[in-house]
Amino acid sequence: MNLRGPFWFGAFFFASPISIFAQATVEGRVELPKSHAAPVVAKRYEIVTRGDALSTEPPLAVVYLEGAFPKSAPRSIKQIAQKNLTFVPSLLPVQVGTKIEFPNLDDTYHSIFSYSPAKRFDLGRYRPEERPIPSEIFDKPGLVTLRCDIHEHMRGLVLVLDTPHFVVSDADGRYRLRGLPRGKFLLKAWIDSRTTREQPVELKSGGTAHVDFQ
Ligand SMILES: [Cu+2]
Repeated sequence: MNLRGPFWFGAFFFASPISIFAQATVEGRVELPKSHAAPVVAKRYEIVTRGDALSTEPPLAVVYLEGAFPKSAPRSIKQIAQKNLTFVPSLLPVQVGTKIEFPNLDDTYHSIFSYSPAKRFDLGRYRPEERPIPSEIFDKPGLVTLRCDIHEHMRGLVLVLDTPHFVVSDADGRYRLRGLPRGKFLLKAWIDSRTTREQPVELKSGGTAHVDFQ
């Protein structure tokens, strides 16, 4: 029996007396491109080029809410590691202004850079023990392709979004976004570097909206 449950519920209730009933949720499913890859066991996604578009393989979507939200600085520092000569995670959505650290977890050098207009940078060569951990602040919305000057096959994607409300879908395309304000917004689903679908959504206090992207 968990005796601490009611206590924690009480503490949470006390901490946020206004917002607890006001928040909305949106959930649904994004129709993802067909994949020929084996079922994902170890959640290992690679970045591939299909036609001219960059995406993860197996496919994933990033669902995000667009609107004029109060400006809030991103609170946490994110990380994209280099492990077994890949970027982990291979696709990371972040809010504009987020600092991302790039720890090298391999027993070799990496040299991470980007030519993308949303963020050009070059961290140069560095070893696993490099301190402070090399990092960049992503201060412009857009898609940033990460590459390594030493390992030509390495690719990673950072999707820099001008909203604090976003989530990566699961492998079936299902998603759930919680803690949203009420109102009318545009809900978007990023599928690859050339495909972003959108749908209007009306969110009500305490309610759950269902939005599917076909
Ligand atoms: Cu490398």
